[in-house]
Parts: sequence; C-alpha cells; structure tokens
Amino acid sequence: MSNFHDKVVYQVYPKSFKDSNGDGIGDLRGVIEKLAYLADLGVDMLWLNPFFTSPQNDNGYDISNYKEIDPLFGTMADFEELVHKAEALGMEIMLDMVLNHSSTEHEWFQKALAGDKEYQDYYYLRPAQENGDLPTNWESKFGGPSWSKFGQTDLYYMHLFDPTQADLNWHNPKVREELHQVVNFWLNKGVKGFRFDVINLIGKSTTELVDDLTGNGKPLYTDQPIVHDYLKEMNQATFGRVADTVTVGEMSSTTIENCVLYSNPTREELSMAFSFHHLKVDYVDGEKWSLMPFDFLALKNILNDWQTGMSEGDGWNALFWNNHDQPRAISRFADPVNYHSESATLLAQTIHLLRGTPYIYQGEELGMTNPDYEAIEDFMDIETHNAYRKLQEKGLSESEAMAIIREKSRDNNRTPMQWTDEEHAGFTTGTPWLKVVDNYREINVAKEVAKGSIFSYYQRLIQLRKELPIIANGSYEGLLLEHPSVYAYARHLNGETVLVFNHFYAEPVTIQVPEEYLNRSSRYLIGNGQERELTSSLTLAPYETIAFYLDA
Ligand code: TEU
Ligand code: CA
Repeated sequence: MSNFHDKVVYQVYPKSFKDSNGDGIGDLRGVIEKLAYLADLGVDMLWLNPFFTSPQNDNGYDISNYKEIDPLFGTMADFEELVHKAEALGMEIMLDMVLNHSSTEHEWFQKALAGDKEYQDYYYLRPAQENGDLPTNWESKFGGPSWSKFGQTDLYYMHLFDPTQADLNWHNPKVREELHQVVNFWLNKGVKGFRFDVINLIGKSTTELVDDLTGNGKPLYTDQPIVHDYLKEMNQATFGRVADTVTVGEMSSTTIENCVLYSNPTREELSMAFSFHHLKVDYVDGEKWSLMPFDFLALKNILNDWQTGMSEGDGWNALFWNNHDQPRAISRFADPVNYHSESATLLAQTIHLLRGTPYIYQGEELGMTNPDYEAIEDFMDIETHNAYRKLQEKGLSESEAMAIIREKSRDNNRTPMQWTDEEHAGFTTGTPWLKVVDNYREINVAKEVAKGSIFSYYQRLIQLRKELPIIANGSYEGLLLEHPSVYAYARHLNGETVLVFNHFYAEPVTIQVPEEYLNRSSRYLIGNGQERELTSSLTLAPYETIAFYLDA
C-alpha cells in the first residue's frame, strides 16, 4: 500500500493565515508561529498556496520568479526554518507549482517582449486569423478572450486566465526543462509534496491552435493525451527520484477516466487528483455565477461515481470540500446558523471516511463561514470583480449581481483565519488585507480548542485514519443511493466493514440499514449525535453523521 493513504493534508492560505509583522498580510513567520497548533490537529502535510515573487494580480498564481520568496511573505531563511520546524513536529511541506503559466513580469516573458526569439518560443504567440479574428475563439476562465496583444507586434499571446498570466509553451522541451529545474530546486530544500496548478491544461491540442467549433476552447486545451507524457517525464526528472514525495494535480473540468490515468501508481504520473464536479451542484446549467440551492442527489451521485470509478481503476482521489477558490462548504451545503457544530462535523466525516486523501482548508476545523460583505469594495479577487462587471453587462441590477457575488466569490474562503476574539480575530495587529468575518467572536481557535466540538472531531477523524487500515485502504460501496437526504456508504477490508450514514438536512429522518449488515458484531465508531448501537432502522437527527465498525 502506498505510504500516503493514511495521511491528511492541511491547506494554509499564507496571505490569510497569520500576520507576524502587522502589515495586514499573512506571512511565513506567521505560519511558523502556528505550527504547534497544526501539529496538535494531527495533520501530516501542509500545502501552502504560492508565496513566490509575484505582482499578486491573482494572489500569487501569477509568478514572476519561481525560485524566490516574495518579500511580502518573508525570506528564504524563513522558508527553510519553516521546513525544519515543521519536520521536527512530524509535518512535511507541499508547495503549489503554477507551471501552466507565468506572470507577464517573469524574465522569460520580458525577454520575449524585448524580441528574443528563444524566449518567444516559451509562450504561445500567434498572429490574428486571416479574417482579423483573434488566433482562436478560446475564452479566458476569468472572462473575456484568452488572447491579448503581444507588445507592439502584430502577434497575440495566450492566457487561459488573467492577461497577466501568460500560458507557457510546454511543447517546447526547453520550457519543460526549466520547469523541472524549478521543481528540483524546491525538492532540494526539503519539500516533500507538490500541488500542480491546473496541470491538465498544459497540453494545448497541437502546436497549431485552432478555433473550437463547440464553444469556448475547453475540449481543445483540457486533458489532452500529451499531458500524461509530460507528467511522466516530469515525474522521472524530478519528484519521482525522491522517495515518499506526494503529488496532487489540480484537474480542471476533468473525467474519471483521465484521473485514473493521472493517479494510478503503475503509470508513474501523480499520487492523486483534485476534481471539482461535486462542487458545481449549485450552478444553474453549469454556470458558476448563478444562484440555486444545491442538488443533493447530484452531489451524492458524483461522489459515488468518483469513489467507484477511481477505485475500479486503482486511481486515488484528493477529498475536499473547501479551498481558496470555493465559497465555504458549510455555508453552501449545510446550516451554520442553526446547526453549526453538526454541519461542520457532518461535512468533515462525510469525506474523511471515504477512500482518498482528505484535505482540510484552514478554518474548516473551526466551522468558519462565508463573510457577510455588503459592498463590492470589500472583495479583492480579480475574478470576482470581472464577474460583477459581466453580470451587470448581461442586464442584472447592482443588487442582483451582488447577491450572486456574495454567494460565489472566491474571497468567501480567503478571509483571515479566526484565532481569537480580539480585534481582527487576532490575525493581525494592523489592517487585514481582506475583512474578517463578523462572527469571529463566536468562531475562533481559542474558543474552539478550549471548549468546542469541531476541532476535536477533526482530531479524532485524523486519528482514526491512522488506526484503522480499513479507512486508509478499504474498498468503497455506495448504499441507499436513491435516498433523498442521506449519503450512506460502506468501506470493506478483509471482511471488516465500516458503515457511514451522513444526513444533510434538518428534518429528522429514519433509514433502513441493509439486511446484510445486521446480525454482525458491531460497535459505534464515531458520530456527532447520540452514541448508539447499529439497529435495523436508525433515526438520524438534523445534520447527523454516524459510523459503525463491523468485525470480520
Ligand atoms: O484554479 C484553477 C481553476 O480553474 C479554478 O478553480 C478557478 O479559480 C475557478 O474556476 C474560477 O471560477 C487555479 C488556482 O487554484 C486559482 O486560485 C488560480 O486563480 C488559477 O488556477 C490560475 O492559476
Ligand atoms: Ca505580514
């Protein structure tokens, strides 16, 4: 069995975790200050979002130097100290590699702009089409076309995200070599994990880029077969040489089939994959900037399909509800106002007992919620501001647009970590770059650790994964698939079983336990409601989650 199956990863968004010097921006020394807290939680690996030199147009996903620390976040010495102190506490560091694109302020792009042909081939530069149209009709994921004018020339450069994030030409072997060097640079600093940003977008269809006749270009730049070759090559040239490295690819609009290929160990590509389909169940017709209550059956079906399909193909899922691009799951899928602790622990248990590697996003272990921002000026994210403009162009009023922004903005999950009930939640002594959520006096680390129920629940879930091989390595079976408010599943290993029932609504509900699991010796394993025995029918309280262990 692989070495990472019983591990849990914690995502630190450095900008919002802890500010050590009062400039309002979280930093590496802030992370160092809080390492003991993270070790106490019991996590194994810390994924840090990008802190490399960057103009910060997309909060560090626009990198201008891959081998330097942005002074905003600290120094290389701080980073080295972080690696060593984390290691001493039993935790490893996972870095965020943004290799699909660089900032237009990167030296490579600047040299290209200055006319250096060698560096021009580091990016996708193309002339307009004969009819004057842009080189292709592909759309940027942040809105607008994915091509912008390349300096004073007649050419355009490709950017699948912001115009300041130019896509790197992976078809050029020199580019791949440079990027391998980046990964090796950080490996040499003792980094043991890598998260590869939008890595399934690196293999643009062919070097001859063409219009996408079906729509926005996605089919021509997503999951191209050559991505698998590039990953295998990078594995061999970099992290595959160091024992026990853990890698996760962020896969945009991907398929189970491809994620099996990306993560099946015999293929030597990556350890696991993030996919996002389960987080689109509150999009109207696939459109993120829309409002609707989440579709529970769709959520359940997607989780079930991914669990089953990845298991059959011996792939490996990254399990998560939250990250820095998503609104808080507790605000989307549960009820933090009336059932705060139940909601947080239900969501936690639902994914922590699945097959895959759980990721905890900072603040999730406190049940942190979306903020209640009133004004568009409260939001900082570039994608949010683009969407606000676009929604109004489509005819929505200011307040209609704001209603959508408030639910969907990525800033919902980027608010400062709530440490204490002091001003700015103890995150900074200065003015935070993004406003703290109003509820920090009730929801904060100090209070949660002293007398809360969520942090300790996470501790137990993490512990269970280490104690019971069935959680790390058991197979998966979906149960009660038609049930409209409960997501139930079984895990199996060597005749043992773990049964998990997750109730996503406030109306109490009674379920029938499948016959085959009765009349076996069983015990209550963990839950957020009343401890009880496994009986043929079970009544679940609002947002209750409960798990039983059945002997072989
Ligand atoms: O995100 C990739 C991505 O496609 C999304 O999650 C995206 O932010 C979302 O679809 C917008 O609605 C990664 C990073 O996680 C994100 O923070 C970066 O902005 C993006 O890549 C570009 O590097
Ligand atoms: Ca700071």
